[in-house]
Amino acid sequence: MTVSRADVCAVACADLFRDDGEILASPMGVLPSLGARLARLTFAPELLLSDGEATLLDADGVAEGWLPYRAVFDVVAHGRRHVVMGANQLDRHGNQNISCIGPHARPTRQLLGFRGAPGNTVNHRTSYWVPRHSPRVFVSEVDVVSGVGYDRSAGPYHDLHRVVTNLAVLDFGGPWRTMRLVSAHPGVAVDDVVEETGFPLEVNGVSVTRTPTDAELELLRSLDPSGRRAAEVRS
Ligand code: F8G
Repeated sequence: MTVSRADVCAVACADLFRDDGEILASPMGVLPSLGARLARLTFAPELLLSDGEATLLDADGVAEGWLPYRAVFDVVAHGRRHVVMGANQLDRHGNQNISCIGPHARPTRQLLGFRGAPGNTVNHRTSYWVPRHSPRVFVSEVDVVSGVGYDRSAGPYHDLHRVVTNLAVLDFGGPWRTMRLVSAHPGVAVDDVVEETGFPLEVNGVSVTRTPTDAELELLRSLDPSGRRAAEVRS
């Protein structure tokens, strides 16, 4: 079976949830959502998936629990959650900005606002999904901190796990918990990832991101028959 870049990104997103146990997955965007459902159907059967409103669903879309909006805050505070957020800007320490571009007092672009980002990052595991890896997103300094990075004291539950992009998988295993390249996707050169990143990347021991198994590819096709993943990530 042919494997697209979007398929590789989907399994990289699924792998974010490996060994998480019985926690609530909160994936933002098409690829993280596909990843969470793929994980649930394969190696993470205990993962809890929400419909984004008030119902917990199994991988076939059958209701298996009730989680109204107010109860999400209890789960956030308790920490049994792994959110995969987007990022307009992300720096090497993992500070994320989804709030605004330019000076906070007079932004040139108003974006989503801080949303749940500060509370998420100080309470439980957080990963990021970036569909267009570029120096515009990977900046030396974010304009405003929405999600908190490792250079700020954020308490014992601060756990920035990984960043998955259309080019690579990164984590925070560099010096002083800075961003490190873990793997480049098949067909992507390490130099390209470095060039598309607006700060120095730790690049020791980089591997190639794994490709999906045939079983995973079949599941991906049944979860996303119209190919929405290819619209978010071009091959
Ligand atoms: C830029 C840049 C940049 C964008 N530099 N310019 C310009 C320069 C660009 C465009 C314009 C728009 C717990 C929880 C919550 C809750 C609760 C519960 C959360 C508290 C629920 C509800 C709530 C947060 C979840 C996400 C975000 C997911 C994305 C985005 C995107 C694209 C980031 C990929 N760097 N960037 N511009 N939310 N979304 O030239 O100009 O700005 O650009 O967890 O909410 O409240 O809290 O961003 O921007 O994770 O990831 O979609 O905003 O669409 O269109 O690119 O072209 O218009 O002139 P975007 P984009 P122009 S957790």
